[in-house]
Amino acid sequence: MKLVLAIVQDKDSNRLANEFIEANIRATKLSSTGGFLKAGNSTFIIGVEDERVEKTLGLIKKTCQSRKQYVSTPPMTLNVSLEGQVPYPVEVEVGGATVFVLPIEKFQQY
Ligand code: 2BA
Repeated sequence: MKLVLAIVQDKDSNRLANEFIEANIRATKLSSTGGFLKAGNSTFIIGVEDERVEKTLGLIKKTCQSRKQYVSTPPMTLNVSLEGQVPYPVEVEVGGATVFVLPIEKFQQY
């Protein structure tokens, strides 16, 4: 069994949750916040049998799309000089999904 952690954009999260229901893949959706943009995103926790990991990843890949996002107040780490100027929007490409697949040592439900 594996633990799939998938960080996706809020815009895709409902469709992805529905895909999981249809495929009988059990998942938990958490509201999360990206460390860089400090904007909301969604994190899915999915415990899934080894042989269904690829199916799970396929649904994530199919459902989640990358989008350009415009940040009006760029994080300080972006090398943008604002000296004496009105801040202008900076474009950032936010990926469709960031996914981690981890081994599960033990799975119990009580
Ligand atoms: P955020 O941290 O808000 O990052 C949003 C997007 O900003 C990133 O998209 C990337 O395009 C850009 N970005 C992030 N850090 C940057 C930096 N230091 N300099 C320039 N641009 C930067 P994604 O890479 O697709 O990430 C989307 C979201 O997935 C992230 O939101 C974060 O919540 C999560 N994430 C991405 N990589 C992760 C990792 N290695 N560990 C944990 N969470 C991760």
